[in-house]
Amino acid sequence: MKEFVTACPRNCYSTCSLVVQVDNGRITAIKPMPLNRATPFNGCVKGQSYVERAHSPDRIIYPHKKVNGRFKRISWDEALSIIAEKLSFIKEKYGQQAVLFYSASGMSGLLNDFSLKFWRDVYGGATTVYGNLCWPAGLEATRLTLGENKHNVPWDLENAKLIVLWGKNPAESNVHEMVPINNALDNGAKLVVIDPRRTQSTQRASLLVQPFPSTDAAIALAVSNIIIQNNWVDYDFIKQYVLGYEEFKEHVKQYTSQWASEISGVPVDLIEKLAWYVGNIKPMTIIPGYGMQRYTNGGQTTRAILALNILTGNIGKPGACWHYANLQSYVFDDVLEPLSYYPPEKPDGKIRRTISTARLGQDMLATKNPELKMIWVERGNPLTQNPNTSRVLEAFRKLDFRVVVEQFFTDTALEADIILPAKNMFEQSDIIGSYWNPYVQLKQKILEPAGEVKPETEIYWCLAQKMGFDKTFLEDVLLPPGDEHVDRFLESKLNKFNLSLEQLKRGPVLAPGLQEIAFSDFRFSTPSGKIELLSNQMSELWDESPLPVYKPAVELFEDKSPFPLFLMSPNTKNRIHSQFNNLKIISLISGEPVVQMNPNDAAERGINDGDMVEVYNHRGAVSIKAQLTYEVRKGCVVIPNGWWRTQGVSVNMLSEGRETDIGHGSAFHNNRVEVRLIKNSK
Ligand SMILES: Nc1nc2c(c(=O)[nH]1)N[C@H]1C(S)=C(S)[C@@H](COP(=O)(O)OP(=O)(O)OC[C@H]3O[C@@H](n4cnc5c(=O)[nH]c(N)nc54)[C@H](O)[C@@H]3O)O[C@H]1N2
Ligand SMILES: Nc1nc2c(c(=O)[nH]1)N[C@H]1C(S)=C(S)[C@@H](COP(=O)(O)OP(=O)(O)OC[C@H]3O[C@@H](n4cnc5c(=O)[nH]c(N)nc54)[C@H](O)[C@@H]3O)O[C@H]1N2
Ligand SMILES: [Mo]
Repeated sequence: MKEFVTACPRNCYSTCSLVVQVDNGRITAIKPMPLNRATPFNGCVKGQSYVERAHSPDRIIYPHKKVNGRFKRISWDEALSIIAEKLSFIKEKYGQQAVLFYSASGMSGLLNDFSLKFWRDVYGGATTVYGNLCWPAGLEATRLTLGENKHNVPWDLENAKLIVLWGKNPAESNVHEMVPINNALDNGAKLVVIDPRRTQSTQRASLLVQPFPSTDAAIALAVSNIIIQNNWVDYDFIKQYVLGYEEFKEHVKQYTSQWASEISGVPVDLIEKLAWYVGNIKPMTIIPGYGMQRYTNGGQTTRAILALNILTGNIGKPGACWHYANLQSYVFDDVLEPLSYYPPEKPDGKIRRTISTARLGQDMLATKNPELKMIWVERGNPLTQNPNTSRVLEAFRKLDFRVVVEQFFTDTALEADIILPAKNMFEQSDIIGSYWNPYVQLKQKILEPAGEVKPETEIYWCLAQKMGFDKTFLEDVLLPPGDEHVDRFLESKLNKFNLSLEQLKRGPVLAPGLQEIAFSDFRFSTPSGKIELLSNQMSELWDESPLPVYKPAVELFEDKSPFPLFLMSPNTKNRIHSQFNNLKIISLISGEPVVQMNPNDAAERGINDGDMVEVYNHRGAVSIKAQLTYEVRKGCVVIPNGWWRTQGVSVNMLSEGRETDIGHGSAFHNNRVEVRLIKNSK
C-alpha cells in the first residue's frame, strides 16, 4: 500500500488537499491532508466517492463511435482518422471557425491551455465561447469596485464578529467554510443569512432574511441609507480610500426600507434590524455567494451589497472582508484564461470567433459565415448545465459532426458521433489553484490511465500527427505524450516562483505573494486608485449606472406572466453540478429528484407531499416528485441543478439563455414556472 498527496480538481470552493491510498493499482481510501489549513479535515462525501469513481464500471475507457444510434467501441486509430478527416474537410470547405471548441469546468489545471493551443496554433483557429456559466457578474462587480478579486484566508473568518452569508450556502457548497464560521460563532460572533431558502447554513443564524429572488439590491440600498442616516459610517475609511461617497449618499436617500420591503417581500423591521447588525457589529465579513449573482441584475446587486463593507470600513483588516472570490493562488498567467470572461471582440482577431456561453444554444444556431458544422466538447456537460436545453439540443443536432471527450455517458456524450475517453484526476499530474483556499497544489498522477484512456494533451498530439503535422512544429506548440514532458512543463512553471514538484508532492504551498488579509496595504488597482463606490467603468464598459441600483430582473417581475412561481436551481451537497450522481454510493444518498415547494403554494394547487407534478413554462416541462417544505419561501420552487435527463430531470429545460448585466455570466435564475398535479401519490 502506498500513499500520495493530491488535490481535488473539481470546480468547488474547497479544492481539498487529500491523501490517497493505493493498493494493487486501485484507490482504496481517501484521507484528510492536515497541512492545508483551509481543508484540514476529511474531504466531503464526493471526495470519499473517488474510491468508486476511479474504477467505476460505467466509465468510458475506449473511443466509441455512434452506429445506428448505438455506441460501438472503436480503435484510437479509427477514431482519430475519422476526426482528422472531418477537420480537414471542414477547414477546406467552410473555414476553421465552422468548428466550435466548447470547454467548461469539469477539470481544473494548467494543462487545459494546451487544448486551446491545439485549436488556435495547430488547427489555425476555431469558434470558442466567451463568458462563463458561473460567477463573472460578481467577479466584474468586485473588480470594478476594489480593483481585483481576492479575500482574506478562510481561517480569518474566525476573527469576524459578524458573518453575513448573502446568498451562499456553504453547508452544501463549501463544507469546509462551516468550520471557521462555527468557531467564530463559538467565540460570540453573530451569523446573518440572506437567502430565499432556509438552508442548512442557517442553523446557527441570529437573523434569517428571505427575500424574493433577485431583489437583494433593493435591500442593500435601503440598508445603506439607514446606515448613513444613523451615522454608522466609517468616515475615516471613506475619506482615505473611497471614491464617490457624496454621490452615493445623495443617491440612496430615495431608497427607504418601505420601498425595499415592497420589492423584496421582507418586512421593514427585519430590514432595519439587518441595517443595525451591519452598521454596528465589527469586524464584519460578508460572504456573498455565486447563486445570487446569476440574474440579469447580478452585477448591480453585487455592487450594492459590497457598498455595505465599504460604508462600514470592513475591508483590509482581520475579520473584515468581502469574501467573494480569492484568485491569489492563480499565480500562473495561463490559468486565468478559462477563469476570466472574454468580451466578444477581444480574442485573437481573425482566427478566433467567440459566442456566448450563456446563450450557447441560440448563438450556435444564429452563427453565420461560416455556420457551425462541428463541435468538440471537453470538460463540460452543456446538455445538462447550460441554460435552455431544448435550444442547445437543437443546435447540437443541426451540426454535421460532434466529438465529446468524457468519462461517462452524460446527456452530452449521448449526443456525440465520436466519444473519446477522458482521463480522471488520478491519471495525469497538473497544478491547480483554488478560488477560495490560498494554496497552490499538485494534483498528482497516481494511477496509469484505465483501459485506453489518453489525457487531452496526448489526444491532441496524436490527432495533430494524424493530420500530418510535423513533429518538430508540434514540439513547440503541444505537449508530447509521456509523464516526463508533463513534469518538465509543470516544473518550469513552478521554478519561476522557486517552487518544485517535489515540494508540492509533500503538500500544498501557500500562493507566492499571498496577502493573508486581502487589501491590508489598502492599495486598490481601480482607475482612481480608490475603492469605487462610483464606477465610471460600469457605464463605459457595460452601459450600466455608475452607482449601484436595483433593476427588476427580466422575466421575474412581468405582471402578465402565466407562470407565477420563481424557479431556483442551486447547487447541492452530494454533486458537483452534473458530476457524481451516477455513482452508486452517491445516488443511494441523494435519492430521486424532487421539486421543493412551500406547502401554501402546494395547497393552492391541490398538491400533496410525494405527488408527481409537472413543472413547466413556455420553454419546457419536467415531471418530478413534489416535496413540501417551509424551508422554501412562498412563491419559489427549487430543483437543484445537475440531474441528467437520463436520471429523470433536466432542469435547464426551464431556463432561458440570458447574460448577466455585466461580465457575460449566465442569468440561470430568471425563470418563472407553474406547477400542476399529474398524479396523486396516495
Ligand atoms: N456540493 C457542491 N459544492 C459546490 C458546487 C456543487 O455543485 N456542489 N459547485 C461549485 C460551484 S461551480 C459554485 S458556482 C459554487 C456555488 O455555490 P454557492 O455560492 O453557495 O451558490 P448556489 O448554490 O448557486 O446558491 C447559494 C444560495 O443562494 C441562494 N439564492 C439564489 N438566488 C438568490 C437571491 O436572489 N438572493 C439571495 N440572497 N440568495 C439567493 C440559493 O437559495 C442558495 O441557497 O459552489 C461550488 N461548490
Ligand atoms: N440551472 C442551473 N444550471 C447551472 C447552474 C445553476 O445554478 N443552475 N450553475 C452553473 C455553474 S455555477 C456551473 S460552474 C456550471 C458547470 O457546468 P459544467 O462545467 O459543464 O459542469 P459539470 O457538471 O461539472 O460537467 C463537467 C463534465 O466534465 C467531465 N470531466 C471531468 N474531468 C474531465 C477531464 O479531465 N476531461 C474531460 N474531457 N472531461 C472531464 C465530467 O465527467 C462532467 O461530465 O453549471 C451551471 N449550470
Ligand atoms: Mo459554478
